[in-house]
Amino acid sequence: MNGKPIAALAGLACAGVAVAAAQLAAAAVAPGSAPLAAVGAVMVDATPEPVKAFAIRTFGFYDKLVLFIGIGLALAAAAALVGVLARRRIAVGYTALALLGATGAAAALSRPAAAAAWVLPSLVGAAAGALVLGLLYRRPQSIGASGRVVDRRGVLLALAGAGVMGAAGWRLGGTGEVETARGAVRLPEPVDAGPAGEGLDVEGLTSYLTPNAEFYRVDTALVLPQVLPDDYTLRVTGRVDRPLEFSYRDLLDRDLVEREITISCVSNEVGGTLAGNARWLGVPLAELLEEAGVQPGADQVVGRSHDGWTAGTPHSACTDGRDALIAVGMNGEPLPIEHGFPVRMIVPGLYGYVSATKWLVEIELASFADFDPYWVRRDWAAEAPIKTFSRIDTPKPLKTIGTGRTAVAGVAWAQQRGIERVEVRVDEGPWADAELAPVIGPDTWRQWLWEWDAEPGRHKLEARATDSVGDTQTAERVTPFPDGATGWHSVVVTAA
Ligand SMILES: Nc1nc2c(c(=O)[nH]1)N[C@H]1C(S)=C(S)[C@@H](COP(=O)(O)O)O[C@H]1N2
Ligand SMILES: [Mo]
Repeated sequence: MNGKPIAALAGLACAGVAVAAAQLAAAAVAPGSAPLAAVGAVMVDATPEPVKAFAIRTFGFYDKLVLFIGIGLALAAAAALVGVLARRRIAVGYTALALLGATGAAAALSRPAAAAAWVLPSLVGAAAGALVLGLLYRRPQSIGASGRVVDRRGVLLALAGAGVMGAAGWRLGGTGEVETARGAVRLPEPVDAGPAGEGLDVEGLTSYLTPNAEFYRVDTALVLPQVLPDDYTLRVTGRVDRPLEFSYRDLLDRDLVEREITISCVSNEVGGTLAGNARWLGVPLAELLEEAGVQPGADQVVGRSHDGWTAGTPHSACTDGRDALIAVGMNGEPLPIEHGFPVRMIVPGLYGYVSATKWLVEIELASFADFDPYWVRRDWAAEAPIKTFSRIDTPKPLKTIGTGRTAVAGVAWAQQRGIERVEVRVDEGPWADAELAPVIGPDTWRQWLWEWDAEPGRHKLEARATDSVGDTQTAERVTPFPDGATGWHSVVVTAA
């Protein structure tokens, strides 16, 4: 037998080959069928709400990367240990690989989008790992020696091989093909182009329209669903008189409308940035529902994504005249892949988890009693209208600013109702009205600006908004679970 470090490395090499070979196989089957992706996805679905909220709060955009790194480190630690043990009993190694393969295969099969072939990457990976294990752990030549010796050169070769296979699998399984198809899409002009808002230009203030590259992203997808427009079908199913099907072309060939709508996430904390305003191009959802003929009692419109995620929207919100859209375009481009290419839903006034299904492949008419969508099954509210929100964008918290004239500015939103008033106060003094940017309607956020004469010292700035119904944001701070945060945003700065 040789030393523990080299044996640990041999264990890593076997696991590395297994994972990399599986990744390569998954590039041919489906990116979501890779064992790492599948196990990660199962963990995302199983993570209890407080942990998920913590992850989003703490890691934000990187929560998925953190999960992958966590799985990778756990796997590496286990592989190193098994590598050491396998010197004495090679069966430990084979058992561990079999376990890895079975776990990966079971996780892959459990995914909503899975087909039988989804077990293949895990099995291919386990087989490749076993092959390398057999090659690396040799019986010693000398008579009477026990255990196995690790072939050092083989370990290096296997590690290099894993690296090459992993990189190839990652590349081939990437979004290149979809990105190319997306690049070839030519969106038609809208038949009905809604008004275009114009924003204030204040240093540090959120821009009126959010560029696609800066738009917040929230979803459960560890690997981006890859949907080619040529293969795309949108099905309207469930409690309808006439189930319908539309290709991507069918949708583009309809009369499209373009609307500016601010969407936001229920997980957005007071002062948070999980919201964005875009110009969405799409088909009015009400028209499709009308054509399908919605049956009585179907009060829930369930959007289902390519990867099996679901959101449930009140039927009334899809047909009451608001701009509920089956969207294909975002700020003049086909939807970016991260934002749902080729097709997603957008419904003004409702948090994303109950309305904004990305990679949309099915609209199922159901009742709220029949069906609980993804987050409702995890105890978030079944109905979730967006709460009035205001945020101070500038000055930034804990900054030292100059004294005298200072722009205090931010955005506020109350989709479907509209923002009527934003007030600011300093050090819990009297509320003062901020100047409001003009808006085109109730469904976009509204920028606001207040000129402050800052005196030397430390100050607390607070903002609160009032919607056009006359309701002012409550001071009571509640966390996002189960139907959205409330409370006033405050920022502490020092003027000197
Ligand atoms: N397929 C799918 N669509 C989804 C989600 C998801 O997890 N999967 N998350 C929703 C949530 S919670 C929000 S807030 C919005 C965010 O849309 P964006 O990432 O384009 O900003 O997408 C919604 N659509
Ligand atoms: Mo969300």
